[in-house]
Amino acid sequence: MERTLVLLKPDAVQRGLIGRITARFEDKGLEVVGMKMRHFSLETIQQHYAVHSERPFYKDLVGFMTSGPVVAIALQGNNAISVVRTVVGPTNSAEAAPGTIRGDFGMSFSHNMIHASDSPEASATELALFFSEDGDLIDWTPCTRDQVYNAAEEL
Ligand code: FUP
Repeated sequence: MERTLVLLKPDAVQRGLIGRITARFEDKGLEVVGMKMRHFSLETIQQHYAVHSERPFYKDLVGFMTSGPVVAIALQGNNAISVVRTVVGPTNSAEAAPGTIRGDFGMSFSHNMIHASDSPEASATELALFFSEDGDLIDWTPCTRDQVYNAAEEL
């Protein structure tokens, strides 16, 4: 199974959307294998968005992501990286289709509530950054897994 990192950004936390957004992932059948709420340091957020460090929006992005608490979630499932990005929707919330999280909850391009890893390389790096302590990630098997998946086809 694949693992991916989701961040519930400060706008999602401030708007009281932690539960409703997390429920979307659980409803889909994704498994929560790590969760922490922190006001992350400037260094951590700069490292996370290092790929954008030369872009004009970088300063605002880092400022926004350090403006308040963030919830980091590690999700697991078959093809979890692409499944999560489909559930989240495209970057611009205003254009995101109804049924996606951004489409249902947002209007903004930059205050788009969620970060989700976009590749296996990114998810590995990002999970290591946000879940670096022993015990941060939990190996467990939900009792619903054999119902969510068809073991003969998918597991
Ligand atoms: P996404 O993969 O949808 O999270 O989007 P990107 O990795 O392309 O961008 C990261 C974040 O930077 C986005 F959530 C929004 C922000 N951003 C801007 O504010 N302006 C831009 O021109 C591009 C991205």
